[in-house]
Amino acid sequence: MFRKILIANRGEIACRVIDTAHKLGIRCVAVYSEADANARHVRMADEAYLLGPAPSKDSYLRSDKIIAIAKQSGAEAIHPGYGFLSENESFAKACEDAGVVFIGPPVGAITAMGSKSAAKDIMAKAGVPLVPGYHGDDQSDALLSKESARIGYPQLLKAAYGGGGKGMRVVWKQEEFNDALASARREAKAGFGNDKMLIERYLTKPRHIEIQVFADNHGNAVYLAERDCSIQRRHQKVIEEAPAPNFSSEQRKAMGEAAVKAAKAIDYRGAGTVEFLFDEDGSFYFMEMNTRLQVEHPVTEMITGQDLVKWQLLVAAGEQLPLAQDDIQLDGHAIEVRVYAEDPDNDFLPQTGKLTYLRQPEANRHVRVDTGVVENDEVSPFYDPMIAKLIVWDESRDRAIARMLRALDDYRIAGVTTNLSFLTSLTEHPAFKAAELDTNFINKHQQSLFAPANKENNQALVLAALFILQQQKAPQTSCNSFSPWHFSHGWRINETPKVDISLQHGEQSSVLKVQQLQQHYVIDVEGQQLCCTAELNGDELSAVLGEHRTKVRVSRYGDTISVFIKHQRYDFSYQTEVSTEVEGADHAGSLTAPMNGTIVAVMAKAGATVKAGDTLVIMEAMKMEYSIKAPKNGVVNEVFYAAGDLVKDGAELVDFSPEEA
Ligand code: MV4
Repeated sequence: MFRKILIANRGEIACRVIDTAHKLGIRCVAVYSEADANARHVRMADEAYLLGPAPSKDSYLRSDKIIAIAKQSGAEAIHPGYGFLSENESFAKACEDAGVVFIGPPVGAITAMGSKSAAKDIMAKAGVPLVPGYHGDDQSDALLSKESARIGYPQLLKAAYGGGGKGMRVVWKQEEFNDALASARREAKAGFGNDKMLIERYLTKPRHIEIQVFADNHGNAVYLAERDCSIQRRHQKVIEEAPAPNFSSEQRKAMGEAAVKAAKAIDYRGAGTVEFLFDEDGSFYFMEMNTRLQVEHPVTEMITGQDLVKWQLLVAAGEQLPLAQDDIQLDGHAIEVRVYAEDPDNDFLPQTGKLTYLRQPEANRHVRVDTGVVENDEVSPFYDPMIAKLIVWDESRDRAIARMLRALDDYRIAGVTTNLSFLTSLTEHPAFKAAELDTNFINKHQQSLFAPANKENNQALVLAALFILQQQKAPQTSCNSFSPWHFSHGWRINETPKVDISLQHGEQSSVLKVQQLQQHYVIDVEGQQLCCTAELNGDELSAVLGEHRTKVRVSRYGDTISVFIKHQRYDFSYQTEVSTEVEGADHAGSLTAPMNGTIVAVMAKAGATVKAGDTLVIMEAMKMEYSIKAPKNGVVNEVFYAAGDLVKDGAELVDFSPEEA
């Protein structure tokens, strides 16, 4: 087994590989860009080397630097993760030439799967089912037109060197073919430098089911069940699960054996994924083979109990597969969602920014979080804005769904917009629960998935105000202007302390009038008087709003208050300049203690002339400081207490005469 490996990647997959490598006693070398200097994977590694500036082309794609660092650090092997150089045959070759083991398939396998048409040729010879169509080298218009007519409609035009759905065109009838071909060719030429086309019968409601395969250097190859990855958006997987729902053991065996045949056909080594289109009638067809460990591999690990990165390391080190096909047992159901910094309400625009608050669901045998970030990390614009993968397992799919919904509620992130609410909408969707899956799921349920959430939430507004009020109950070292009780006007004996709390949510501005009584608050919300109590423990706010008791999490960063109610996050901007109205008071006469407390400081001096808003006395009560301020310009006639004195509710503190109007 290796003593030291280099991980040529970043983010969650780099952390994940390091985690397993460390469990095997293998030392890890990380590489990083300037933007990742303090990244989690760098901190987890035993040593780390700077690659260069943030852009991938200057860092994580710099094969030469990565291999040089491997040699320099004494790393015997390189794990490429996924993306970046993981399916780059030149990189795999360069590793070989440098005498560094590439933890992945042989170069030839990567090459073979690089072209869809070449891959289909190989699969056809291996007896792996293909969608009826044409993937030959004759690309003349006449031949393609003849093949198009033979295959029938609807049909799909695909770029042989395409990926991720790019360069695909659906042709519904013959008259559309020529234009579609010309357009698809242009896009393929521009996107991939090669306009070779395939034509296939178009499956209108397929599922995406893929098989995890593993092969070693001793002729062994197995499949580790399947994953259903049908729920995608613009060819990006969003939810993955294993095993595939409504998929029989016979179908598993048939598809698994086809996948092993595919792997053997290209003399595969290591972890691979064979993707199939699964049609409504139960037939399945080879789509493509990925020659890397997939993002979604954890769902396979959760139902098989196997560590696939460990398998990769064993195989790359020349060992045999840990299990034979008959030893692979499946247990339960696993679901993975990809947590992204993106805005589903703005066409999933990627988001960047600081993760000012980050709380993950508690990890246990049912919940796993694979992440590359911690609180206060920046989501940078240079890389994929994935924050984490959230994976759950339970004995059944229904229970796994329930676990996922709870875990999504417990996943709280502030500072950037995320897709967490969208993931909840997907997971709780009746069609998802009913396993009515196909690759068009999100488009089909667009209306219900993107229904405008009740963003204006008075409950969240009141909770934000209560958080502000309660947060001031922590010991105050100074009179903190964040406190709503930092009055610009004083109050009088028979007046309960009143404060206006001004909060902005999006375009919506609200001012909540709060009265503080002995044991509770009375908050005026849109003319409704709401009696509230609250208790704050860290970020957990327990509150009673009228008859409703609730417990939510709240975070504050600067003047942004984020209230988390189930899977929704409500951000409020708190205008700390608080205007207070002492209703009914004529601002004249004595100023009194609003409640029992202790005098902290006396600024007022008998005979002194003061201005409206000058702090005359500061007192402390219920671990909160209250500034008693001059309600108007005027004169302090007499001061009745000194610092340290105890005062009772209503005690006269200062005799004050406002100047004549
Ligand atoms: C198809 C298809 C229907 N019929 N081929 C999308 C990109 C690449 N993975 C292949 N894709 C498809 N090929 C035939 N003959 C539908 C898709 C497809 C799809 C496949 C899997 C997962 C998501 C998808 C989203 C749109 C289209």
